[in-house]
Amino acid sequence: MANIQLLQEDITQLHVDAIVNAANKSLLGGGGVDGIIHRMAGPRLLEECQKLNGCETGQAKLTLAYKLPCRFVIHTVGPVWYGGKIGEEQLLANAYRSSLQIAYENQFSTIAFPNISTGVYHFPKELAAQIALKTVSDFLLNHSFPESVIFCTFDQENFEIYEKLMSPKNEQ
Ligand code: AR6
Repeated sequence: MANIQLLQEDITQLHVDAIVNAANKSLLGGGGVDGIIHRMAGPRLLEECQKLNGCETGQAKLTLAYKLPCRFVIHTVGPVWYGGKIGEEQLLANAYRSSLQIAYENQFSTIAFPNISTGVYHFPKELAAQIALKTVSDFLLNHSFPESVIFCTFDQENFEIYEKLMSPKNEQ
């Protein structure tokens, strides 16, 4: 996993081409990482988001990053976890893939993901990490951009899950 990096940090501090926002379908802000991204970017981010007409679960949309140190924000909407019987796994993979597709189309070198859906949306963290790692690895194998991806964990539990899954003995 040479081109996949693990960090435990506030994603709004990263100087990358794009950070991914775990947004909701309105794209008009909320709590969690979405709230921090809007707070740090300033009110012009909300003004741009108001023109986007929301976003479906599993899809993604691009904006500027305003006061953030990164260049762009990719807003994606992960699924709410309802027990796993309504396609949540596929929708989470779609959210990662749609974000990567935007990075590909814009030739972004490095993008950073938070642990989409594992906060307020209650997606099981280990399963979410497995889906995220598989989706990102598959995409990087088949596309020239992005060149590298950062998994920017925040809580200790997610950090330890990624550390375990990314350790050499777990790589296939
Ligand atoms: N940097 C990186 N990761 C963070 C940060 C940060 N500064 N702050 C929190 N996280 P959540 P969701 C992690 O709830 O589950 C919002 O209200 C956090 O530890 O932000 O996709 C939206 O508007 C967790 O692992 O997103 C939606 O309504 C991860 O970010 C809803 O929450 C995701 O937690 C989306 O829920």
